[in-house]
Amino acid sequence: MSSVILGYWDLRGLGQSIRLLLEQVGEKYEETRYTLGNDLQKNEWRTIKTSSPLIIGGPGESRMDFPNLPYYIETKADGSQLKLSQSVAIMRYLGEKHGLIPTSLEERALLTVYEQEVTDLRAAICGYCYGGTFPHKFRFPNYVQDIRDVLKTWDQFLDKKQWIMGDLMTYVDFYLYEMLDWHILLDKTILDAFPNIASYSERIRKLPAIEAYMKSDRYIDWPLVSPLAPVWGSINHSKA
Ligand SMILES: N[C@@H](CCC(=O)N[C@@H](CS)C(=O)NCC(=O)O)C(=O)O
Repeated sequence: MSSVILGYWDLRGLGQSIRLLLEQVGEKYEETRYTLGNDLQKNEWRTIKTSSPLIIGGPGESRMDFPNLPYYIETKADGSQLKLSQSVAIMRYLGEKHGLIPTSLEERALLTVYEQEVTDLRAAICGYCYGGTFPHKFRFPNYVQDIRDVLKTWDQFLDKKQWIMGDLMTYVDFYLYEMLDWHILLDKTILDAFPNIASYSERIRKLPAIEAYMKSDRYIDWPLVSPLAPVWGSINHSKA
């Protein structure tokens, strides 16, 4: 029997797509949720990152190459460990492990394009929430309005598709769902403007494992971002 631990802040952030994916594939996992508070330099994670054998290695513990949140730790029955950081690497691994990827080289290449498009969407909305200067200030000076061009492309792309790759569900579906949901929370009129996005999101939410997870007390509905974010951070804002 192997065991899995997912470590992340106690918010949706970059951890949520991984949580959704773990739920969908039915992988048994434990979560370690860290509280950020108001200080990036002084919190529980900062101490763990620099001194815990879980991260820096020690007897019976391998080292994590690039410690970060989210992290994923899988310990096999023989004691061997896989320690991953980088949210997309974790999602790809879970996709490979559970067959949520296409088999042909060409389709895998296309799936990587879609994965990276979601990463761009994530960078854009994170830039908006955290007040970064690139890319959102440059490409999307009026974020809520300007991002609709990108969402329109996604809406057209999703037309007549069940999942991103058509009939095959992939790990990228849970990544895309989460980033679309952030935008829907930002601007509910997206649902009326983009019917394919609306039905795609509903399809993900209605997956039995996801529906059950969303109803459970393990599901984090809010916050999306850290308390420090000027937009949506709990220091400044509550959920609309
Ligand atoms: N590219 C990385 C970014 C990771 C990252 O920036 N993590 C943030 C939270 S979203 C963090 O607070 N990391 C903790 C740290 O830097 O120690 C990923 O996708 O996982």
